[in-house]
Amino acid sequence: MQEKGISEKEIFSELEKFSAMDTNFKKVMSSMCTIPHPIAVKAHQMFIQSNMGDPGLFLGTCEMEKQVIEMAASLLKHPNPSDAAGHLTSGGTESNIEAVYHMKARHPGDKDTKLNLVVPATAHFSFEKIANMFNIQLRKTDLDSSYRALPRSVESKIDENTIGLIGIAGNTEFGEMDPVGALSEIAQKYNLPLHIDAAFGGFVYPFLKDQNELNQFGFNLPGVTSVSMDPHKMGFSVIPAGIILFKDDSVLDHSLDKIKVKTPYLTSKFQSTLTGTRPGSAVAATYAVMKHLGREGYEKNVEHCLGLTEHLFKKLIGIKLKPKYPAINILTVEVGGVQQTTHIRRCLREQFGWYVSETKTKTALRMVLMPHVTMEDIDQFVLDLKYILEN
Ligand code: 0PR
Repeated sequence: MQEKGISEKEIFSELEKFSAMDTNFKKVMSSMCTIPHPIAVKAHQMFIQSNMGDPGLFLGTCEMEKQVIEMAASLLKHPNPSDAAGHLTSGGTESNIEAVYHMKARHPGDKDTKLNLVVPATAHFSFEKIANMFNIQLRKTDLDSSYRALPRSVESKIDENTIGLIGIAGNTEFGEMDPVGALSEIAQKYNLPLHIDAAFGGFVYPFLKDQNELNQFGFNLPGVTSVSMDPHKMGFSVIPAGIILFKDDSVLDHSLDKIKVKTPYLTSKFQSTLTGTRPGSAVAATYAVMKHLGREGYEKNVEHCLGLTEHLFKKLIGIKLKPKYPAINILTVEVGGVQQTTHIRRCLREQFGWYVSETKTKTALRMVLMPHVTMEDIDQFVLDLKYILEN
């Protein structure tokens, strides 16, 4: 570090340079995050010093966190939203870690048994990290033709060393939702906890116009014990903002919980979150944007993103491609084998500046239609893709 500091003017001219190296999201269709809502940004600034790790000092922010948990629980059809437990996290990874931690801590298996977790083959890579951290085996289930977990495959993976089941509401590659009703029944039958990873879909599925049995999930299903959903994805909040929700305190209240520690010198007696110091600014941003948009605002946002997705779907058909029919605002399209797909992705990036991703479950290009994308962007993207395919 240099001896003497530099002026505000100098530092900001440096920051401008760094900022110019970052994306402004203009041509980004690979990200599950977007530009935060201005209301979230304003609230974030207002609570910049707030620390949820020492809640007694920030009673107002704590109250907002409580209300965010209650709003999220009510979105997820909790029969008594105020009974739900949970808190804000840094995102889906941390929320999934906490959910699986509690599953493992509650399992009676002795320390010599290798425990296992049953996950859909489409599970996000955070579960790979979790399995390595906790030394548990991931048992990946077979999928149906729409890349959703097959209930009979889930059931066939369960044994006495299974700590729990994972279902996904909006899987990372395709946006599809696992058959959560069937998973809930299996969880009850084997008396296992069921965690739903709705990191992406948590702010999408509850706002779909067409609500049916196949696209609904939540605490109305009796087998569901926890859910993760991320305000920093389709929730329009700032990074880092994730939510972990537990059905009630009993999911956390067990003698083997080693996360819950005494904090005698702080303003609270215990801390039961994975992290210590936590940003109250993310809580305020999330509270503000959820209250500001309300159901109506999120419904409009989801409708807008689905409109973009449908537009891209039709345009791709127009250039003779066969995109997979999208469940939500994630679209995949096959453009050839692995090498060809990687090549096209690279050309899109290097020749035209587009960021898209590739799926591995099947080989395809993947586009996430977030609120920052426009119809004009899509038209241009398809022209550029057509040019690459023809040259
Ligand atoms: N669960 C699901 C279903 C997810 O899709 C993701 C992230 C996570 C958990 C983990 O969430 P955090 O990254 O918040 O811990 N899915 C995206 C992905 O890995 C995250 C992402 C976001 C990637 C923005 C790129 C990007 O620009 O693809």
